[in-house]
Amino acid sequence: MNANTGATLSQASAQQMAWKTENVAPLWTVLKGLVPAEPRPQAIAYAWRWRKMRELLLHAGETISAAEAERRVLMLNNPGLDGKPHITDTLYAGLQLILPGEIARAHRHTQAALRFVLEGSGAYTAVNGVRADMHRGDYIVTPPWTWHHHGHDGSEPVMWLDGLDLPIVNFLRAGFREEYESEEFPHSCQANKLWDKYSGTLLPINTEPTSLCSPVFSYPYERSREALERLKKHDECDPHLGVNVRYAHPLTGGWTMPTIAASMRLIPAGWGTRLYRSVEGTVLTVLEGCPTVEIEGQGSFELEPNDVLAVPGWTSWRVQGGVGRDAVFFAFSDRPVFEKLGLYREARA
Ligand code: 1HN
Repeated sequence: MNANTGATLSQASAQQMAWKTENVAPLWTVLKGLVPAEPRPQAIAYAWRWRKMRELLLHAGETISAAEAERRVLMLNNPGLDGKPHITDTLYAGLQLILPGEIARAHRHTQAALRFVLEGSGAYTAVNGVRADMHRGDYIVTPPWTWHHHGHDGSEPVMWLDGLDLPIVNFLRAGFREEYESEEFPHSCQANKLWDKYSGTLLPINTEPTSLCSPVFSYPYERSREALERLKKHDECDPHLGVNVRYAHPLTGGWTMPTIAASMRLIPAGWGTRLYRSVEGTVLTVLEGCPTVEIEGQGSFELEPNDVLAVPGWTSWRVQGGVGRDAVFFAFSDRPVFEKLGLYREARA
């Protein structure tokens, strides 16, 4: 007999069986877990080291062709997520290799993708036939449901970081995919033509945005780097973020894609940010210098160029620039999703 309710043990187990049979369950045993006091990401902070990743990618280049693989990618699976192909709780990332002469055939899907070029040149991505030549540090946008393929006219392996909103789109059961009828979508123009047309503060008159995604598909590294240097000169260094520029949709001022935010940061040599956290998970990769990222409760990561670091949501982190040289890194997250749903939150120490 239960002293509080007067129910006998057999009554309790009969009740549990009835719940199970009728597909119901008591909320009161799980309420606090369902509605936690604050987010508890399952992903952990983790760094994928370029030295090793490069070796594994080049080896994959010897064992499978881009034609066979469709995309020759090593996915970056967060060790906290039980083998799920997610780099944070809500984002996907992978490292892709294309070799001279190869084509990664044209397809399209409703998941949005970004490319961030890490090594080599001579390769390109074509988005609806707009061709973006790839150079280290370029940020390339592949909007949802646009035909895209990759090719390589050069002479050295080209490798880049892919970022996709795949976990979110799949969670929403909104994923669609289609193969194009041939390997390549017909060429329309070079991406730098769109850059010339839409970048900057002087825009062609009467140009309304026609897409939630930026009409500029490729943001060349030298432009992002110049912007960082200009802001640094004007002391635009945020105590929590350092010198930070975001890639913007030139016609709306918003992010370049509806689900993914991308930005580039410079942390001056010998300087460090204060602790910062926000609800979205973040993925970063180093372009220049050797920053150290301290993640509260999860240790310190001394990063080298092209290392990729996953920072889970609602986890405090700070970045220390290296010795004698400014550190520059690229970062992406799914912040726009949180913003649109009224869920964005950050905390600054
Ligand atoms: C994809 O289409 C690419 O186009 C890369 O290069 C990675 C991961 C999952 C689903 C589609 C690409 C991808 C992907």
